[in-house]
Amino acid sequence: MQKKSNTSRRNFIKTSSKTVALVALGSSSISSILIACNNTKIITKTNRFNTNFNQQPLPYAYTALEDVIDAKTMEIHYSKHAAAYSKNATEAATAEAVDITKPLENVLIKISKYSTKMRNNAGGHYNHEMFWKCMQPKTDDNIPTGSMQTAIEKTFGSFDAFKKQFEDAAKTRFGSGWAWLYVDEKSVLKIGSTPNQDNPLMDVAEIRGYPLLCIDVWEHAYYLKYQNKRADYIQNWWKIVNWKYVQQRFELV
Ligand code: MN3
Repeated sequence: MQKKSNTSRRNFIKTSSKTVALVALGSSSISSILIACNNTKIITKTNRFNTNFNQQPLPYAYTALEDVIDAKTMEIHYSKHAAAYSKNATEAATAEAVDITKPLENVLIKISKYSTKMRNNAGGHYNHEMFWKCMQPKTDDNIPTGSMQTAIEKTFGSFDAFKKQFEDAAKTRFGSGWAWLYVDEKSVLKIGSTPNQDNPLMDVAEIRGYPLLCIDVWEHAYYLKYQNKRADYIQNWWKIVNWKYVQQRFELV
C-alpha cells in the first residue's frame, strides 16, 4: 500500500508543473522523493556509471598509486576489504530477494527497506567501486577542468577553498567513513561526509544527492603508510584524483 502511494506521488511530481512550489514549501518528504526521482533518472539515463554486485577489476596496478598510496595498502584494500563487501552484498541480496542483474543504485536509494548487512555491504561495495575510479596514477598540476572547474570555483570561491572544505570534511569525520563532493536535489554542489559505509544515494543518509568524488578515510585506506596522520594522506591524495572521471559523473546531473 505504501509502495503504491509513493509511486503515484512520484509520477505526479515527475509530470507536475507544481514541483517547484512543492519544494518551496520545504516539505522534507517531497525533497526526499525528488532526490529519489533525480537519482532514478540518473540511473535509467545511462548504464555507464551504474554499479553491479560484482567487484570490477582495479583500473590500474596495485603499485600505480605508490607515491600516495603504497602497493600493500592497495592490495589488502582491494582484494580483502572491498572483495568482502561485494561478496557480503551479494549474500544479502540473495537472502532479501534482490535481483542482482539490476543496478545496485536501485537498492541504495531505498536502503531503509533492507537489512543492516545490506546497508553496510552494498554501501561498502558501491563506495569502493567508485573510489578506485576516482583515482589514477599521479600527474603534475592535477586540477579539474571544463564545467567541473567552473562549477567548483563558482560554488566554493576557488579550487583551494574547495579543497580546504573537502579536507575538513574528511579530517573531521569521527571514526570510519567517507567524504564526498556531491550534487544535491537542487543541483547544487555540496561537500559532506558519511559514517561507516553510508553514501549520499542512501535514503537514510544525512547528506542526499548524487556523488561525484569520494575519499575513503577508514584507517585501512592509509594506516600502513601514514599511521595516525590522516591529514597527510588527504592532502597527498589530491595528486591522484581522476578529475576526468569526476567530470563525467558531473555531466550526468
Ligand atoms: Mn575502504
